[in-house]
Amino acid sequence: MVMYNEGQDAADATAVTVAPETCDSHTTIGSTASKSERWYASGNERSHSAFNMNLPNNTIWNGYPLYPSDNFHFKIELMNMNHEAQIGYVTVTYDIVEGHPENFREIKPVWLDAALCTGTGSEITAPQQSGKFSVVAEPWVATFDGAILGIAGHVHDGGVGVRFEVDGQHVCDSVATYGSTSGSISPKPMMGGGATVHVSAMSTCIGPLLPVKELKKGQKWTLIADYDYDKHLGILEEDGKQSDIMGIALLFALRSDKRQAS
Ligand SMILES: [Cu+2]
Repeated sequence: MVMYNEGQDAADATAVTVAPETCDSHTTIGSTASKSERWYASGNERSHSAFNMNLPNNTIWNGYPLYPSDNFHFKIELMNMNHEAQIGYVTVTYDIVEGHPENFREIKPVWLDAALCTGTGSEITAPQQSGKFSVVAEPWVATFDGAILGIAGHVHDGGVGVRFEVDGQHVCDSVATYGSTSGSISPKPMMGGGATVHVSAMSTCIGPLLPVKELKKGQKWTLIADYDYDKHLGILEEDGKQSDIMGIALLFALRSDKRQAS
């Protein structure tokens, strides 16, 4: 599931630098990368995007600033591993603070993607049918300054994790865990075979696990997604070939300026 906000000063930090008017991720929701940004996403890893720690006597909070002209869009892809029709529900709970209180810092999401605006909906044809490989994203040159709150990656089955380099220096790993929840183990593989134990969690890069704490204009961010089909089975298509993979991460930064919208 990917959630978008379409509004003023809500340009997608990465997609806008590549294809502001034609990025497929945004045109498929009827918008463009200069008018909308992806600010929540999760696969079956169900990562939590907690903007605030529940600390005692906390006086400074973080939030995504909303304005009357904003519009939310969702892109939802549901996968049923049971070979029988099922009814699914998507529930979203919003935690809203009225107005824009002074003690709230503003979050800006940054979508890092090994298939950014390539017309494939972030999907990549698996370059190999077995063994290890890495998919390296085009580097993103940061366009704004801000403190980094955290980063969480997303890979498909077969993925080991996502790692990041900032100006060539390795900064963190978001590592995949498999089969740790009941919702990540399927009774049978998909039609073509392959994995029955799926990605169940991704570790996040926060606090001491993230040595680079500041996003700075001009910094070069590179996402690298690592796969190893010998370690974790991928999901096979009906023709027996590995299904498409992804290498994505969502970074939340606290922007140093305020969003300009009404
Ligand atoms: Cu995916």
